Amino acid sequence: MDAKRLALAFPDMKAARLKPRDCVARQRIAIIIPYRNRYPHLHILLHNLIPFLTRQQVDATFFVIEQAMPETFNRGALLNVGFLEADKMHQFDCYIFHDVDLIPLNDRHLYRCGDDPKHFAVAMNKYKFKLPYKDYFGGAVGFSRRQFLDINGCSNVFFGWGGEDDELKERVLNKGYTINRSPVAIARYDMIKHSRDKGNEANPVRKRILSSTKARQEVEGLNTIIYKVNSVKLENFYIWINVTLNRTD
Ligand code: UDH
Repeated sequence: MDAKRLALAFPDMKAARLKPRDCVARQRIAIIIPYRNRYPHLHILLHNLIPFLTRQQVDATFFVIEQAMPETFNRGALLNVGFLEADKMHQFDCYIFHDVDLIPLNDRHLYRCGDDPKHFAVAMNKYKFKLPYKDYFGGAVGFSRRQFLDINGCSNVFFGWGGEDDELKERVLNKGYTINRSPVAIARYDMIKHSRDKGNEANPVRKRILSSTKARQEVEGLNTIIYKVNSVKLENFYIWINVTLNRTD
């Protein structure tokens, strides 16, 4: 699966934006994909998401936020970068942060934001179509602009695998929101099989960092992230942004 095959399958899509043909969608959505070295997954995802969102008459702009080598992967910081960079282009109604390997399976699973932050990736094949654990808030989540600003985004200090999604959930609850989840029968996903990526090893100090979420929420996150944009490429199917994160911990 590559860009050429995507172009053949979806010739109408241009400038990274999918729009309904015959109406104006209620929300304009940014789909933000944290990314490094998963090119085949990205194209499988788009091959599935484009028709899925077309059937829902969604207005979506796709952003691929790629972390430059060699720093350890930091998913939370990439979501913050994605929000800030997307927001510079347009103040979207809804920001959906979407892992590259999650394929939604049910057309009734509506990609839109609501009064509370939304957890989309509830039931994945990898976990027998159940939550991996009760408080899980990873994979694919949706925030209105106001909600993401209110919680000060994600933490930037989780380098490596794990913790950033648990902290995001804490940030949401600390600000008095509840989490809106679709039923397990609807919020179903196939997760593309993969092994743990090089440069994203499990973070051994994630539990210790998580214990200070409350103390850091206002002073560490969207309002403090430092990064350098190395390149921005506007393609038919995505805006591809390569960034170097500034590691300060
Ligand atoms: N990612 C990359 N490249 C990398 C590492 C991560 O693109 O080298 C992105 C990608 O979008 C991926 C996401 O980060 O889908 C999450 O990384 P992962 O796929 O390694 O995470 P995993 O499949 O997630 O392990 C399962 C979550 C269940 C446990 C949550 C613990 N809090």
